[in-house]
This record gives sequence, structure tokens and C-alpha cells, in this order.
Amino acid sequence: MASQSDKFQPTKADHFTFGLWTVGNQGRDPFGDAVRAPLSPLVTVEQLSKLGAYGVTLHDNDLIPLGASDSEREKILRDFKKALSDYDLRVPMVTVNLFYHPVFKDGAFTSSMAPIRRYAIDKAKKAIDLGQELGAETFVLWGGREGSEVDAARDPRDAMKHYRQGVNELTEHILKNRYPMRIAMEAKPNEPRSDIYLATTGAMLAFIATLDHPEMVGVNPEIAHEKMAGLNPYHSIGQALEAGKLFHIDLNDQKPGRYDQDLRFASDDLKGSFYVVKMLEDGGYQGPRHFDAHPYRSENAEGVWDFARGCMRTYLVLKDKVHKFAQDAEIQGILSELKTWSEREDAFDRDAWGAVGYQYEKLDQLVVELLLGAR
Ligand code: GLT
Ligand code: MN
Ligand code: MN
Repeated sequence: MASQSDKFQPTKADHFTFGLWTVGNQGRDPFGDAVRAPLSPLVTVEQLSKLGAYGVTLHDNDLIPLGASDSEREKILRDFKKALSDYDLRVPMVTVNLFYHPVFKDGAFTSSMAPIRRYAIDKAKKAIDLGQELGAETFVLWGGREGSEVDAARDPRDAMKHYRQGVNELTEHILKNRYPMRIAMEAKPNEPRSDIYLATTGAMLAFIATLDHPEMVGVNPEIAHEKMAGLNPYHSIGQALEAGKLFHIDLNDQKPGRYDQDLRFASDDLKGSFYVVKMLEDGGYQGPRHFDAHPYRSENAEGVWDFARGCMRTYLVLKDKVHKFAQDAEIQGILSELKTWSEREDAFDRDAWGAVGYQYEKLDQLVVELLLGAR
């Protein structure tokens, strides 16, 4: 594919990153076991670098198994850092796994059990230390188990208080150690819990304003999660960017009304994905273009790299369409006509304004044809 059109060949300057857990996803689901062998982080680093990615991201336990001894940790880190340097790959973001072990079955930071909250916060602090060792500037916090099935068991106000205490402790830890790190909170409405607290990026933004150090905390919106909540990711991401809170992003795709699919970027919704790319490119977003998606369960080891290549190439194709949008005389003609009207200063005529046609049908059709390659 790449040979046909090198213009869409990713390079490190594009700042594409992938989680170890994304290409490393083994295809397990609630109805079937793994279909792919585990992928070593060292092989992942080599492969991603060869494909043109800029970096790799990880949960603490994607790299260092839970319960590893200090010496095991040191050895794993040494080998991983060597691979990063051999293949010139960065680790711009790390995160913490607060969802896999049974201890987290009723939440981590929002657990009603003080000892579990303590363990979860300490685990997150250690993951922050790991991030610092790997040079990460962003720490993502995804509260996948912070939620409920039985509302008789916990008042969400208590959950909010505990969540806030937890995040406040993390910012104190970062400040005390003078780490150049910021936290990005990721929302999801449900799955694996029936309801997850702070279900949307908008809810996260409101919560962040109540923290001790709101300037250190932003959001990591995921396209699929906004869509699961029936929302438009272009709007959520736009609001976060305008608020100076878009610290990181999880790019993928999702069909409406389904489980969290984490589909290859833009594989389902080309137009929606185009507007997300447009927002990132036009809006001055400086962070990595991070893919949090996984290959179809139908794929073998080779298909994993087709998946990764696909995420990056489609982003670049859509970025090219963003340039074409800006250069398209007809599209820009309609937009500038609308702008001229918006600035009219003559006496306001309610009926005349009520009779105006906005040309949105024409505008949208032009975008559709642009995306289909008909222009
Ligand atoms: C998990 C989740 C993702 C989060 C990851 C970060 S873990 O795979 O489904 O959306 O971004 O913790
Ligand atoms: Mn995600
Ligand atoms: Mn997801």
C-alpha cells in the first residue's frame, strides 16, 4: 500500500503513538479466548518504529507484571529502555491498571473500602514514577472500574469525594517530586461497570475544576467512549481544546449502540473522523496522535501490523483532506459568504433573517464529495 502513495507514509514527525495494549491485544472477549500469542514489548517497539510511529504508551502492568520483584523490574526496564533507544521511540504517556485484578472489582479510587483506595492511590503513584523514568509528560487516568451496578451500595457524592482525594494526592506527588508531568482523565459511560462515574468528557471537565490543582489536570477523550454516550466527539474534543484541557487523545472508532469496540481509527465513521482530525490540526493540539484501538479478532500476528499501518495512514489521508477543505474554493466561498452575513450591521429585519437559507445542504455535500475523492 505504502509504495503506491508515499505521501501517506507515516514518519516520526507525525507523532503517532500506540499503547502496548493495543497492538498487543490478543483478541479475548467474553465469549472466546485469545486468538493471538502475547506480543513482547521489545518486538512492539521495533515494529512500531519500523512502521513510522513516534512512540509507545503503556499501563504499569503492560510492562512490569503485578508482583514483580525490584530486580525483575530493573531488568525489564533496562531491556525496554535499550529497545527504545535502539529504535528511537519515545514514551510520551503512561497510565495505571486499576481494573484487572479482582481487588478492583468495586472500584479503585472510589471504592468504599479505605484500604483498597490506599492501595490504588499508591499503585498510581508508582505508575507515575515509572512514567517519569521513561520520560513521559502525561499520565492518563481511566477509571474503568469506578462505577456501580447497585446504587443502594454507594452514594455517588461519596464516590466523588474519594475520587477527588485520590487525584489530589497524585498531583501532590507530582509536585513534591518536581516531575514535569500532567494528568489526563479519560471518561467512559459504561463497560466494564453498568455505570461509570464521570461518564463523559464534559463531566470530567466540571470535576477537574473542583481539584486542588486544576491546572495540572486535563482530559484524554476517547472517540469510542463519547460515541457510546451518544455524543459527538468533535464537540467534546473542541470543548476540551477551547478550555485548554486537551492534554491527550485516544483515537479509534465505534459503531453506535454497541460495546466498546475500539475499532481501527476512522474505520467506521469517515466524516466524523475527518472533523476530529480537522479539530486537532486546525486547533493547535500539540500532543501525540495516540491510537487506543485494537485489531479485529479475525487477525493473526501479521494483521496486527496492517491494523497499525491503517490507523496512521487514514489519519494522514484525512489530514490531507483537511488541507483540501481549506483550499476548496466552493467550500470556502460558502463559508466566507456566511461570515459576511454574520457581520452585517444594517437595521435588523427579523423576517428577512428568518427567510435566509444557510446553504448547509450544499456545504455538507461538498464535504462528502471531497471525502469520497470526487473533488
Ligand atoms: C483500557 C481502556 C482504554 C483506556 C486504557 C487506559 S485501558 O484499554 O479500554 O480506553 O484508555 O487505561
Ligand atoms: Mn482509551
Ligand atoms: Mn475504548
